[in-house]
Amino acid sequence: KRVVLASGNPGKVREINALLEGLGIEVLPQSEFGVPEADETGLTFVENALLKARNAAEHTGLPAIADDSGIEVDALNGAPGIYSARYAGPGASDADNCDKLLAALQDTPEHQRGARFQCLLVYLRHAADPTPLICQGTWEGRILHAPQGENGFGYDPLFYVPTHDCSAAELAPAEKNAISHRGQALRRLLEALRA
Ligand code: ITT
Repeated sequence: KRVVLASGNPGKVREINALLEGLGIEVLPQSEFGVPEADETGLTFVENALLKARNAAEHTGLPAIADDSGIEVDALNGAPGIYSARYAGPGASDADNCDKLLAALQDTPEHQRGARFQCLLVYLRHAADPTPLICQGTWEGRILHAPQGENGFGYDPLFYVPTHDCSAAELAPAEKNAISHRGQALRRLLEALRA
């Protein structure tokens, strides 16, 4: 089965490919089709994932998977949330976003540094699919005081994983996929696709 992956984020593409490897699903990044970026004008992860999946399905005629994700920080009342990719402004790098988050939490004590990653995956059989498959995953942790580790992407170097006593960027890629918000959501999506 051929499916287009509606993401331009290389970190996501790597993780999703690793999870779908060997399952008989050929996942093609939307860049291979020159799909233009969708406007992420939604106010929820679900809405943005749907917009991205529909855009990719429309431009390719293929079934589409989209991932909308982000980090919610308790001390910031859930920010940056759906705005995680552009927290430090349009076109911000992962390093810029991490710097901004560290600065925002500079005076926040340990017990108020709770945070979680959210991942919303949407699968559309075709652009006008009226019953999209929607799966979610949540990963609880805390924001560190300084970056640690080189793996992963985005906020991983700042995300302390209590179950493994290290940052998300210190986990091997397969370890992260086994427990992350994205891994959880993708395993649920695979179940839904089998049903
Ligand atoms: P696409 O829309 O093209 O898929 P994007 O990076 O713009 O790429 P989002 O709008 O969903 O995607 O933003 C998600 C952001 O949340 C991402 O850029 C990271 O900063 C952060 N994020 C999501 N999952 C993450 C993870 O597993 N580890 C670290 N940061 C993550």
